[in-house]
Amino acid sequence: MLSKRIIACLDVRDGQVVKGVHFEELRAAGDPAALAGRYNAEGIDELVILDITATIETRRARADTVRRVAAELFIPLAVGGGIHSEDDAAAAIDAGADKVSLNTAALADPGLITTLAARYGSQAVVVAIDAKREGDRFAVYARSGRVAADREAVEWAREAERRGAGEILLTSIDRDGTKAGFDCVLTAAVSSAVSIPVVASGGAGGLDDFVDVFTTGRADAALAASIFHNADTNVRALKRHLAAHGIPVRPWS
Ligand code: 0VR
Repeated sequence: MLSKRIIACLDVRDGQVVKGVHFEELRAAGDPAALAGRYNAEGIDELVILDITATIETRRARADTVRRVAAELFIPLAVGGGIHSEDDAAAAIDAGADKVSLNTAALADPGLITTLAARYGSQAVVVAIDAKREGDRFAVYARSGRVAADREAVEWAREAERRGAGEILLTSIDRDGTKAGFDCVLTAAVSSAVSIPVVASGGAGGLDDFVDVFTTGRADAALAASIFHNADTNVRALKRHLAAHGIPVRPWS
């Protein structure tokens, strides 16, 4: 079995890390480069910068943040948030990103997935899917969870794979920031439907939540923000716990 990846997410607004619940009530959580350096030293496998900058100059602001964070890292860096075009993606890659994450833009123009995969390779193209449970379906939302996209998460993940996405970043809006655990039913449904890696995101609250999402949830990787920023746990303790439960993880320092 391939090693499971542990990914930290920096939700960045106007150059500062923020964190909320269900994508709301965002509070300051630190400096992006400082947190990136700490997670890198602890043995995180990858880092995601999610730029939720409210100002219209997102592209320039994002590039500055990406450069500062990339300078701290020797692990893959993915950048998302406000990537709406080939030029936006090129600017993020030129600033040091290894992967770009498309969410709203991919829903609006699925062909952008294929264009970027052709230009940079599928491994550089992540499609982020934010989903909410609505009855027995997983409804996809765009624009930071505010606009229903009239798509279902499993079928949208399948289409994203067909169009060339190299990975799915699957966030449960219901669980985001709650520390109530990942949505393993949502994660298993999508993981079972595609052959590309699925990164589970939203709700991580404790070490066993990661055991659950890698077993029941069938995730290839797990992303967290709150529990790392709040130092409720750290990457070393998490990887030690996962290894003790027979889940393959990459070495930690
Ligand atoms: P935790 O539950 O804190 O581990 O959150 C993981 C993940 O949900 C967040 O890092 C991130 O995906 C939340 N996303 C967005 C957002 C947060 C604020 C505003 C917008 C968005 O559009 O994804």
